[in-house]
Amino acid sequence: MGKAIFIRLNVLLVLLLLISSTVSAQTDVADRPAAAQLKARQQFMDMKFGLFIHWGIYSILGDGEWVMHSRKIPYINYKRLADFFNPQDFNAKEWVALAKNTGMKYITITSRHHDGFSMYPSKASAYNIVDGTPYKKDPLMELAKECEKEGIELRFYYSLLDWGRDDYAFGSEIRDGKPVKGDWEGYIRFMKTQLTELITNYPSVKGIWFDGEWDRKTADWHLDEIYALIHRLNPAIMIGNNHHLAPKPGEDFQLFEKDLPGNNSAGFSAEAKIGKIPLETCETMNGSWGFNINDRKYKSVKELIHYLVNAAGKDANFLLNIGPMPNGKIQPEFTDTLAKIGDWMKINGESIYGTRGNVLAQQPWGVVTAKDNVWYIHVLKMPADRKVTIPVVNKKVKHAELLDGNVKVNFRQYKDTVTLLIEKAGTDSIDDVVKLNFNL
Ligand code: FHN
Repeated sequence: MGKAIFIRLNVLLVLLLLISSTVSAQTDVADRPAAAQLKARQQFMDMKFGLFIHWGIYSILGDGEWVMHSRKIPYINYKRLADFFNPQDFNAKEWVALAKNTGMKYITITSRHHDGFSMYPSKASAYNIVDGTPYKKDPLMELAKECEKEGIELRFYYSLLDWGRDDYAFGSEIRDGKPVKGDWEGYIRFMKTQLTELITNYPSVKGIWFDGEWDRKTADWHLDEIYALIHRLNPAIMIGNNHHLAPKPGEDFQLFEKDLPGNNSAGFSAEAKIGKIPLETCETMNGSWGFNINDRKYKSVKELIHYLVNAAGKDANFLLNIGPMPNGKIQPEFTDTLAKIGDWMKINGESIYGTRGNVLAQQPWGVVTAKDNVWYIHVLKMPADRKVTIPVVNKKVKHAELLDGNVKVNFRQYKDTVTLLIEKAGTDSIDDVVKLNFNL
């Protein structure tokens, strides 16, 4: 064998080894989550309640985060918003305190939405809050520091879809897994660079929340590479993708939008088969994600608490959204409601945090969450006779009490059921939570 052929064969062998080790590293990441990932997933399930924040230059127009698209504003004109985005009243302390006082354990904020504007300094695009606005500061860094100080987790929303970039070529026909126009490989490279920035420059970030894949259902998004990159940079980062489908390999939590897992009232979840990873559902406080000056369809405190409780009953976290105003302030309608939710959480939080759901199917009166040898009976709709019957098999109830006020609740246990006689209502008519202790 000639020397040249021998060298070529060796090079080929090394290449093959490299390819197979990359593939197996990716397979490991996808199919066999690292210990750090598994731990992060459990901690995530324990947190139960988070604050979603949609904030960007779109907030100036006060018509939601889709305003560029819905009002058909050409990108060249829309970009001008950056020239006067100057949220002088933004205060990371206030935002984190708001989340904390509401009883939320984590914040997920838009680092880049579909308009492509980066809310952090990015070397990959000058169209960002530090290089492209008079504000010149990095709110995500301030949030990251404040969150770390206050023990609140920070996660970044990241849009896969981009309405403005030439390489994405929004609206282009997709053929053979890529847009006919644009530069798909270049766009994927761009996203990898940005994600690397987000993970390395904000080392405390705990999750990436993807959105927009649904814009190109037949495109090859290179998700295996993107997910492997993220988990290589930090195995404990949880990846979720709001593709409205069954979970894909490499994802750590499954996202639902405007519906509890298993429901499809908003129309996003027709194909969302529930997987085996932790679940999270997100909802707005009015009808909008980004600041909308005309939207007064505020949900009540009761509706939002029921959302949280029903989500926990179905073993899902609840990510409740606010759209801050362009000056960085949060409107009082939101802060007032969140304060009341916080009051409820102070009394009833133990029935939410660290619990697991899907103990019982939804009951006519409400749902159940569980922790160790305790069931929390959430009576969301009190029966007229104030008797709540719970299917309970092979467990002996030791004690029952209302969480609000620690009032003892009388009960009768039968073969397959327990009936609570809730004579004295808690002071709380939103959800009377009865703590049911079982004998070990
Ligand atoms: O288009 C986005 C929308 O603006 C918002 O970010 C929501 C949040 O779940 N997700 C998308 C719609 O599925």
